[in-house]
Amino acid sequence: MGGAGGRGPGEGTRAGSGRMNGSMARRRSPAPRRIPPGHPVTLTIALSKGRILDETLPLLATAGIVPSEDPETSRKLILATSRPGVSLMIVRASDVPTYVQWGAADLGVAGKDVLLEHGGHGLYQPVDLGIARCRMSVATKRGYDWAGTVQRGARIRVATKYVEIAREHFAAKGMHVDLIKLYGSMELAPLSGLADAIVDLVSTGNTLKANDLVEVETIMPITARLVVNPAALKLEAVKPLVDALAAAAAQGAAA
Ligand code: PRT
Ligand code: MG
Repeated sequence: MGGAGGRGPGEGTRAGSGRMNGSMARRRSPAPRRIPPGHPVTLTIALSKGRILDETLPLLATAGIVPSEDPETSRKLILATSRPGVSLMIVRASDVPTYVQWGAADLGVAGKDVLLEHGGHGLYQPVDLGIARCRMSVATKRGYDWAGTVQRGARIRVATKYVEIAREHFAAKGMHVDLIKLYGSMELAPLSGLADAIVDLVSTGNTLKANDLVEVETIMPITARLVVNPAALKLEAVKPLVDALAAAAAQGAAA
């Protein structure tokens, strides 16, 4: 079993804390690729369009990896790059951990939010890339008595795309909440009466402001992480690539 066999040096950097599908994911982790010594291997990095792509491309460029065509406009989902043996795979943001976990991609870039919701099983997270920075927060309609609600221990409805993060947050606070799963436009939930509060990502705060919502709690800061399949970690070509991306991220952070 590739993923399971990959435990060891990277153990401390594994995502999550054993929630959700843990044993299942471990049992079914893919076998390591058997590549004869000296045989050229193509490493695939899974990325999502939008923010992650915009902020990852400069890091990749610093590491000497430039896609053969513009991934934002190309209809191709697998793109060659200027670095021999490295290709990019364009997937939905929330699918990145799945592609990497199952070995369909060797590496990937995903937000901490996505990794926590996925559970992070079968993934190493060797580098915090420090990009796509935002925070996970609780927000309510302006004027809603959040402090009073918390103090009274009232049972409330919370709408979110991030049910695992929300569940853990409110459980830790000892609050009773009914979680309502949404797939987008969370801001509408308090406005329409669907929920008392939302848990969502906040960056500039403009979206909340435009919808007359206020941030009442910050749950955690969020950045995008490099994730690696444990079996891929054993491939000779992976370490230099991880090191190059870590160096590019450090350079980005210092700039
Ligand atoms: O859209 P899709 O469902 O395919 O995937 P996705 O929404 O997860 O992808 P994308 O590209 O929107 O986000 C990718 C990753 O970027 C997320 O997983 C986060 O880790 C990170 N990120 C950083 C953000 C934001 N900042 C962010 N502000 N993701 C989403 N937002 C949204 C937020 O949900 C809210 O609707 O932007 C809005 C708030 O922004 P401000 O600036 O108005 O506060
Ligand atoms: Mg989006």
